[in-house]
Amino acid sequence: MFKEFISKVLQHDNVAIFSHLRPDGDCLGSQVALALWVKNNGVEVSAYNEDAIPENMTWLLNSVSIKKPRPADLENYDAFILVDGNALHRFGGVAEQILKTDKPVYMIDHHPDPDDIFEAPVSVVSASSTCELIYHLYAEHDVDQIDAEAAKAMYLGMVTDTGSFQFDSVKPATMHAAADLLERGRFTPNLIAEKIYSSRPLRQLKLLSQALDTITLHENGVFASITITQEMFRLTDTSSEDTEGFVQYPLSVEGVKACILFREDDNGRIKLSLRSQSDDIDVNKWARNFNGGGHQKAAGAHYEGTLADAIKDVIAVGAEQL
Ligand SMILES: [Mn+2]
Repeated sequence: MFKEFISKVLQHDNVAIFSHLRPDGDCLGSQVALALWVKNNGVEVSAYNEDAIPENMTWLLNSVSIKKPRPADLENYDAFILVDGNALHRFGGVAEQILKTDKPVYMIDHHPDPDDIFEAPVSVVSASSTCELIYHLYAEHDVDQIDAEAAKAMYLGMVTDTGSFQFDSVKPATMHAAADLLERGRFTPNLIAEKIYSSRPLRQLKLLSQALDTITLHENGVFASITITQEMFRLTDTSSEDTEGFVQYPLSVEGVKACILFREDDNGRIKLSLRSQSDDIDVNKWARNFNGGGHQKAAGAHYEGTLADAIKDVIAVGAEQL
């Protein structure tokens, strides 16, 4: 899977790795573990993200620092690697200028429909996470290069992208990889769980409490929605980063097959997060009606208009799949 990637990347002197906007555990874990791999194999490496790193993941920065890129930085590298996304615009304004440099752009990702601009792309839609793919990179090259920092980073991405190993993207191979990371990194699952899930600020739970109150069932209880408004952000002193994971709650209602999170953003748009737990409902297709996309079971999009219109229109489009 990684033969061409490995031989090409290790011929460069200096590469930069980008993770996607509004970073999550999988893109950051992939970025850190991949940066360690590149460095351990004699290539200079830098890591970039245009957005802030979520507070509960800043411990990753102890092993690799992740900087905010400036356009001039692009001149310093022979090649670029994108992780956990397959189109440059997902990585922000500076990343979008990479093509102008005419230097190779590599990509490791598990989202559908990758752009065709990449060198030796590794695109595996069935993978639970990009971190599971990075594990295979190590396994194919030299599995003994996995140190404690890389192991924790990859485990983080596997946990967060699979809802703690609950999604149906989790295969026996995913658990084998996770178990190997626990052994090699000499840590137990609760270490990462505590860092990620037991470090929420109180204001975030106050926001969650208001959001839970909005859960509504649609189409005879097959769909559920949850809503977060600017007013809620104001009342609880929170922002959009504090809504991470909220979309799982409507999905946990008995009988619900798919759900949508509607979030009023400060740019006047409504951000949509869609989740399915049924093979019959494809939220990637659903989201494409609203200029978005993602996976069959997890996708995102945007709606221009009022919250009430968003709920009405988005549910109507989803109902066509029933
Ligand atoms: Mn991912």
